[in-house]
Amino acid sequence: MNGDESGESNPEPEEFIALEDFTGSGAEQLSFAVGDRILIHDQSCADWWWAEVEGRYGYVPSGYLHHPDAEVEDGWQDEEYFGSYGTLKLHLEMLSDRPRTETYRQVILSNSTALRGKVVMDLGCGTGIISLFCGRLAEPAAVYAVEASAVAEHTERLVKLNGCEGVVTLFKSRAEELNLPSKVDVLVSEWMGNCLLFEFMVESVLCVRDRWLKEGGMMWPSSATLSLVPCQADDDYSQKVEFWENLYGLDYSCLQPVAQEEFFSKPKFSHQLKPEDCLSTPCDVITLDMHTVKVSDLEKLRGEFQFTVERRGTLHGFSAWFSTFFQSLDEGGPTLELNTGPHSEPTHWKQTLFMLDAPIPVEEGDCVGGAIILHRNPVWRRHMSITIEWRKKSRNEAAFSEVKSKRFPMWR
Ligand code: GJV
Repeated sequence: MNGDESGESNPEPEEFIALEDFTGSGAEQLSFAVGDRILIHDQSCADWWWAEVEGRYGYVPSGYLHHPDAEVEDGWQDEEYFGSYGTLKLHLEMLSDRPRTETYRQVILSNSTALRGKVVMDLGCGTGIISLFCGRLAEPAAVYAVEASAVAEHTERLVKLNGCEGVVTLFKSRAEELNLPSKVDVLVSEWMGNCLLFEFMVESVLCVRDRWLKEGGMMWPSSATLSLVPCQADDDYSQKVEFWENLYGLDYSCLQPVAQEEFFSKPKFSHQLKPEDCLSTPCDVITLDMHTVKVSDLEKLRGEFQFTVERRGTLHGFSAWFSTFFQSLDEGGPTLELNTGPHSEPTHWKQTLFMLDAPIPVEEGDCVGGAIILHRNPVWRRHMSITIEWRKKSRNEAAFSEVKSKRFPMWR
């Protein structure tokens, strides 16, 4: 080991930023938290570097660190992001999603009386569908439709074609750079990404809320929940891992750990979880109140779960999805819900699957407890990693197993 605690072997230590929490094991490893500034004295080998954090010295895993000079000009990757929304492909996918689009239509329709004379902002309006619902199904004083991507060129024409030019005004701008004639009564947006937060468009929504929503104004959605369930995923496991056991009479099993790493170290978007693959009743792990949540709260969100297994099976992993809720403008009016879970009509988000490294047999009555932690990437602001911690207790055991944990980057 490099015991040179003065750092003299390298007169100019370099500063890195931690991308993740790290809990060192043993005396020679340094623990640190996401966002910490870490001085590297010696890049001893590729994976482990000799480092200093606030006067403490030890080895740190280099993969958890980011060099500020490697700082991308734009951690938001806005060019790529808005570029992808500039053509029809993604809008076709979102508009074809009936449960999604119909929920927003119902929200406008069921609040049409209360919307009379109100000022509405539709943030990230895309082709303008929600703004057009407002213009056609209600009588708001004005709708400010905000869209930063090139699709806005078409939105303008759609507004005219549908006779809404008197009420809908299009702002071809990034929401953060808006200049509006007035504050708004209602801020509506369809900002949800995979596992609720991916893309972090929600940050734009919260910035706009703080700048442009009137005191006491309404957010649609008004709240959002992330749900989780322990699940079986036989097909994924057999097609990606068991597959390598025996190929044409040959032993390929040494590739199983490689396959495990290659296919299951990241979450699987667009997983269609069958209700019968749920091993328990789902649990709401994280809830955001859209009227009060702060941007800084998004850096790290943690939710706990406690599941009782409802049938014998194999625990391959966990599946996550979100629901959003739309409060009524009328006191006591109905709250509408868009639920993207396995027990609701499928949406384009489907569910997200997190595969564990090894299947765990479970019996009815077993307990699976733990936590899920969403860590926003401090450099790549539209990305996050998700850590799942779990432990199991069989129905006739008194104590839980030791806690296991797996971190899933999404995507960085
Ligand atoms: N300012 C303006 N338009 C935006 C912004 C922003 N800050 N962020 C996203 N959009 N549910 N995950 C636009 C984007 O160009 C696209 O048309 C739409 O909002 C995304 C909506 C669906 N994405 C999601």
